[in-house]
Amino acid sequence: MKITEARVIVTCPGRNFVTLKIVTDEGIYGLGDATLNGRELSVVSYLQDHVAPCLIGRDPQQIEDIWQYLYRGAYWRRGPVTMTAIAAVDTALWDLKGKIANLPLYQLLGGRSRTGVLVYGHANGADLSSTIDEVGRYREMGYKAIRAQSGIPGLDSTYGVSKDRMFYEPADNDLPTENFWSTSKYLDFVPKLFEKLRDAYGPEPHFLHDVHHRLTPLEAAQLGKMLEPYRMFWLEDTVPAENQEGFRLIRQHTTTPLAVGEVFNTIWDCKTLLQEQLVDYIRTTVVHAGGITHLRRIADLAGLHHIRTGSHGATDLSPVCMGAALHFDTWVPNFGIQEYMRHTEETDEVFPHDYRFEDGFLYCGESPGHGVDIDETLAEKYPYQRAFLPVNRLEDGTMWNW
Ligand code: KDG
Ligand code: MG
Repeated sequence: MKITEARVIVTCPGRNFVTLKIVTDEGIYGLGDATLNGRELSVVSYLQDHVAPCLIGRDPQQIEDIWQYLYRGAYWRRGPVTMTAIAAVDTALWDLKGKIANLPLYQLLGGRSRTGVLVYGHANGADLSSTIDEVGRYREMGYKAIRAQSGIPGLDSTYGVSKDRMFYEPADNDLPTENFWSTSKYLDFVPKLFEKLRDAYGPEPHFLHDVHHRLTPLEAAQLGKMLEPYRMFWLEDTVPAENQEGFRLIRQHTTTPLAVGEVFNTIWDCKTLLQEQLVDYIRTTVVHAGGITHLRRIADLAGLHHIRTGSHGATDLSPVCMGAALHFDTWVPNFGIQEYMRHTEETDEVFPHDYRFEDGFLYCGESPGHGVDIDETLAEKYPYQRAFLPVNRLEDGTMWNW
C-alpha cells in the first residue's frame, strides 16, 4: 500500500479547523486534525509545502518510521507548528491502520482499560450567582466533573466566560481583542466562588478551574492553599510553564492537585514536571503533542510518577482530535479525565462521528480507526476566516499572559 495524496482541508463551520486527509492507492484514507488556534495557516503551509511531498509513495503502515522521519528530519525540532503538523500525519496514519486492520483505534493500542471516559464540561457565568446556576445546569446534563469560570468583579472580561451559554469561543475575527487583568481582584474572588459551589452542591461533584497562565509561582501557591478546603479535582495552568522548575515552589506549599500542559508540544516540555512529580495531571493532547505516537510516550513517563492524563479538549480541537483522544483515553492505563467542550451543530455536521456523551462520560465508537469523518462538500461551504485569540494587559497597560 502506498500514499498517493496528502490533502489539507480548511473549513470554518463557526470556527476554523484544519484537517489532513491521507489517501492511499487502495482508496482507504485516514484523517488527522491539524488545527492550531489563531495560527491555522502556518500549519497548512507546513503540511502542504514541506510534508505532503515527502509522504507520497510511502507505506502508510510505517507510522513510527514516518514520525521519526518528520521529527528528526526537520532538523528544526519541536514547536507548535511542526508538532501539530506531525500530529496530523500521525493521527491520519493511525486512523488508516485501524481501517486496514478493521479495528477501532483503541484495540490497536492495546484494548480497553475502561468502559467510558470521564469528561468535564465548562460552566461559566458573568458573575458569582450565574456561575453557580450554570454549574447546576451542567449537573442536570449529567456531568460528574465541572470546570467553573466566572467574571471577576471589577474586570470587564476574563478568560473562560462565554457570550454563548454552551459554546466558548475566545478567538475573534479580524484582530486580537484586548482584555485587562488584575491578579489581586482575581485572588480575592476565586476562593469565594468555590466556597459557594461546595455550599450549593455538596461534596460529590468534581470541580476544576483554569487560571490560564496568569499567576506567579508564589501567587499560585497562595491560591492553591486557599482552595484546599474545597477539594478541587484540579487547578490548571496556574503559571506559564516555560520554566518547569517554577512548579517546585507551588508544589511545596499546596496539596491542591495541579494540571498543566495544553500548550506543550513534546515530552521535553514536561520532562522535569513529570520526573519530579510536580503536577498531578498532564494535559497534552493528540493534535498539539505529536499525535498518538508521541502522546503515548508522554503518558508512559507520567505513569511512572503517579501522574494521570487530562487531555485538552476545547472546541478549537476538532472532532477528529476528539475522536482520536477518546480512543487513547479508552486505552491509556493512567487516564485521569478528558476535557469536553461541545462543538456546534454545524461543526458536528461537517465532521460526522460515532462518539457519544452519556451521563458524564464519553464513549468512543467501534468503527475502524478513530471513527470521525469529514463531509468535504459541506466543509467547502464554510471558507476560512482569519481569527485571533485575545491578548491581555495589566490594568496599567503592561502586556500580560492571556
Ligand atoms: O486555543 C486556546 C484554547 O484552547 C484554550 O484557551 C482553552 O485553556 C483552555 C482550556 O482549558 O480548554
Ligand atoms: Mg486551559
